[in-house]
Amino acid sequence: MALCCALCLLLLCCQALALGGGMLYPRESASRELKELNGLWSFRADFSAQRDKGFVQQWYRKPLRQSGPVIDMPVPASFNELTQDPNLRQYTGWVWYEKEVLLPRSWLLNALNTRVVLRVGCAHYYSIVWVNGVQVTEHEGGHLPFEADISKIVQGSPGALCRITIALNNTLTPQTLPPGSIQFMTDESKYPRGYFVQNTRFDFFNYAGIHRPVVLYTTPSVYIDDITVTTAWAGNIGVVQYQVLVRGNTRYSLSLNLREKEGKVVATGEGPIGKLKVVEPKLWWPYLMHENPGYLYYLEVKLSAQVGGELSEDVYTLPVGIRTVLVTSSQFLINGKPFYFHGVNKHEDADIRGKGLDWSLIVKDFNLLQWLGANSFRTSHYPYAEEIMDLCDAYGIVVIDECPSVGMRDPENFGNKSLAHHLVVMEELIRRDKNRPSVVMWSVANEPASELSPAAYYFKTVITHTKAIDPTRPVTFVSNANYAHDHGAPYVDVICVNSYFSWYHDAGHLEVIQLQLNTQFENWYKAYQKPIIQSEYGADAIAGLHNDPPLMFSEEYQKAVLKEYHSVFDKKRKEYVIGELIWNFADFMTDQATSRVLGNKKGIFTRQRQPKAAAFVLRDRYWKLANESSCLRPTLTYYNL
Ligand code: BDP
Repeated sequence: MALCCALCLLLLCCQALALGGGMLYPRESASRELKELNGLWSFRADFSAQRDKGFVQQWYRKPLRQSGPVIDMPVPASFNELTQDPNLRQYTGWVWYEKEVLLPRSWLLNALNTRVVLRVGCAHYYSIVWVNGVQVTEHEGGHLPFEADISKIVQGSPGALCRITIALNNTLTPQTLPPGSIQFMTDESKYPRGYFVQNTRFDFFNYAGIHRPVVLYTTPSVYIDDITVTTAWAGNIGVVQYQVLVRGNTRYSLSLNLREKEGKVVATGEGPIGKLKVVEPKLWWPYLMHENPGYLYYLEVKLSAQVGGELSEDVYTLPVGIRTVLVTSSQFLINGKPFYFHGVNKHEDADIRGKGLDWSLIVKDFNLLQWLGANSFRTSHYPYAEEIMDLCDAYGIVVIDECPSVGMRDPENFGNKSLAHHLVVMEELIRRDKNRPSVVMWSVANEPASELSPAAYYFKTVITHTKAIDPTRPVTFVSNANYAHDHGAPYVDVICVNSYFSWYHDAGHLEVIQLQLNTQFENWYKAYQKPIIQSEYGADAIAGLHNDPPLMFSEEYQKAVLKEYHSVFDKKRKEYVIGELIWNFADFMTDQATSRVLGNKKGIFTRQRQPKAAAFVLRDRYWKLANESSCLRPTLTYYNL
């Protein structure tokens, strides 16, 4: 009976998550082909005073090189630091990208049964896309994918050449996420006419460009648009509830195979909604919590339909991890076992490429996470690349998935326009990441001014909306407000707190950390009786700078701050503290400021991924924590959110 009710709940969860439109990661299959458009694109920044020359002259109408001088620009990459031009480094406004691609003849000839889709992994921040001079889509916001069906345009054009033009605007306004503001300097005794600066209230460099892969892919004209899965288990039965959205025709049939890693079919299903039962399921466990972490099954969905009197098939395979998540008043349970987050906050950031996806960097970072014994990270302060999230699923790295709401410090960031956009961004994020076992919690913001009164309605609305779309995962936002005045905290499932004792407050006074941190935890817990994660703490250290006794900015000081924090964590994790995430995994670039020396130096690794002394302190600690909780066997027989 209990299992039956829980499965009804699971069915509802799956329906809520199915958002009426998909954003499946493009994968090749028997029915789908894929062409990567990474590499060199033509590029031109519009330096005209109003930044509107490209639109006035309609640069999308003909090859970009015919509009004026272009340079080579790699995709994916940020454009800011690839030339010696300081004006391009700090450019604000429209930039233009263009790529000419030859399409395979087969994509053009079988127009009746071939859809050609253009997909951009992400671009910062506002994008308008043309194909052969025809606008095909526009998208607001960085960090998340968007796509357009371009079949009609390419299949209707003579020849196989396809010219893709993307205009990008990196301007941030009070209503964008993240927000920012443009300040015009009108005192002509100090600034040239028309001078303006882009102001932001967040602490990372506002890199821009096409940051993730751009691909063209095909599907048949009747196709699998979306798949949603939710999972549970009871005793020795695992359940994968699925919902498949098909577009292109209402008459079709669907068959599903759930395969083990080695290919053996363990369950089969038919139709667009159903549940698959797996006997003796291999659960998805976090790294270091089990000898076989990150176990993935593969859900192969096969669609058959009649197109033009012929049988057409579409096949898509989705990785699936069977696991559950539950939050109590003092614990975070994964598969019924208490999970302690010992991990990091990161950035997508590196020399030269900025925020551009780079496989070498990704692999290096995952190797460092494993070396460190980190079992988790927060995607501070925006959604990370799908390629990174795939590895989290596969390696068992647990993720707090954060949307790009960072630097919401002004009252005008809490208006209706911001709120409406924030809800859309949460939908896009959930649409993209809903099936990922690694994602155990959504974070709807980092350090907003949650003490302002409009924050109450604002966060109540964002969090309620997020929970309505995804009833299977807890929701949080990361606060640095005073516990007594935080208007968003009543709505979260887990309290996430950032603090920088002996750094931004009582600078240099290591001796006050323990008392202040203890007070912080006690205050929050008494107020809310919800589990708490220390979602940021740390100190800047310039690699190679030494001082003993420890002084600020030395490696010794960074180590000392960590150790003071750890001694309080060790007491409180026996009660209600459920995690600690260091700020930051690696040094990263910021805007120029008197407090920043070529960026933020709170990394335990340098920007080039070399360890500072603090990395070894953390490594000892994380492996000890892991050994305390490793190889745990589930004790609860059944639970589900
Ligand atoms: C926190 C922010 C983070 C900053 C960090 C710092 O969440 O983005 O980089 O402080 O100042 O408040 O190092």
